[in-house]
Amino acid sequence: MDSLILDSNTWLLVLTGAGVSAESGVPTFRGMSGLWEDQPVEAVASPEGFRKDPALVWRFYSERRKAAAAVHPNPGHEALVAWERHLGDRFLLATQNVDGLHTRAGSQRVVEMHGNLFKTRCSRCERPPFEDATVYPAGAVPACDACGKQLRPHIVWFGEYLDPADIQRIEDFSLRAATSGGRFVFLAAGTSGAVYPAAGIVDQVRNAGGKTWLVNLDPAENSNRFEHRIVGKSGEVLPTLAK
Ligand code: BJW
Ligand code: ZN
Repeated sequence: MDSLILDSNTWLLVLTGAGVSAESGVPTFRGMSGLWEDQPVEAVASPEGFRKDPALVWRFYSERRKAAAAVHPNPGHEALVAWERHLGDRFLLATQNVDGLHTRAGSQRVVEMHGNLFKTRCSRCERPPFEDATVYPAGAVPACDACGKQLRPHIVWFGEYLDPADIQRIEDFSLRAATSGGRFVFLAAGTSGAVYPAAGIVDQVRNAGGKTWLVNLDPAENSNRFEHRIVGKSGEVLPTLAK
């Protein structure tokens, strides 16, 4: 098996998806577990879903909060913490996961591209997002204390823009890595490569001359755009991958 070289010349950008949390017991989105109470996740994780039935959406997120609070990081998360300790500012973790397990494991240089399950924001006014682990009772829709309108989970739903500051952090890191004179490496793990813009990062890195790695249990939709592909569980592959 190829190994990933992490030396003083390496800049490493990692992208994680739901597969990295699967071994902690968090369900993934696509495949068998892509349904919630027999409806597609998009029905509850979308602006349309929230407009139609905000109480249902809050029940979905309250259940996810409860489930995510009860699980623990796994060896895949821990491997990424070790890599970051080794590389320092030459490491960045972009995660699509909203469960907070990377920061709980100890990762510090993290961009949560799709938001965070344990934050809430107003659906109307500019009140900044705030920490909120509340499991709301069925039927409840919390209200904003600044404007009185409905609060919503701090999650990037389909059709919504990612925070431009998050995209900028990933682009800035990539530019520094590509112009450093060192080895620029991108590794994606546990992601089906179906959702953009995350699924397009591999192309940007390749265009910038970087090396690309994929660690995934099943073939991803963008698999053939990676140079190195390893089939397996992230919790088993990542801890032994780096040299
Ligand atoms: C393991 C494993 C183990 C299991 N070890 N592996 C360009 C082209 C085409 C479409 C678009 C485009 N740009 C934008 C779009 C539209 C859309 C999109 O991408 N649609 C596609 C479906 C085609 N994108 C957006 O809407 C984004 N917004 C945007 O771009 O704004 C600009 C814009 C606005 C309007 C119009 C056009 C552009 C926003 C995307 C937000 C995604 N949000 C979600 C929901 C969050 C809700 C929540 O969590 O409650 O985020 S979708 C859902 O998918 C979630 C995930 O973060 C995301 C990615 O899923 P992920 O992580 O890859 O999980 P899975 O389940 O798909 O895959 C798991 C993988 O792990 C599998 O492959 C397993 O094999 C593997 N695995 N166990 C290793 N142990
Ligand atoms: Zn408000």
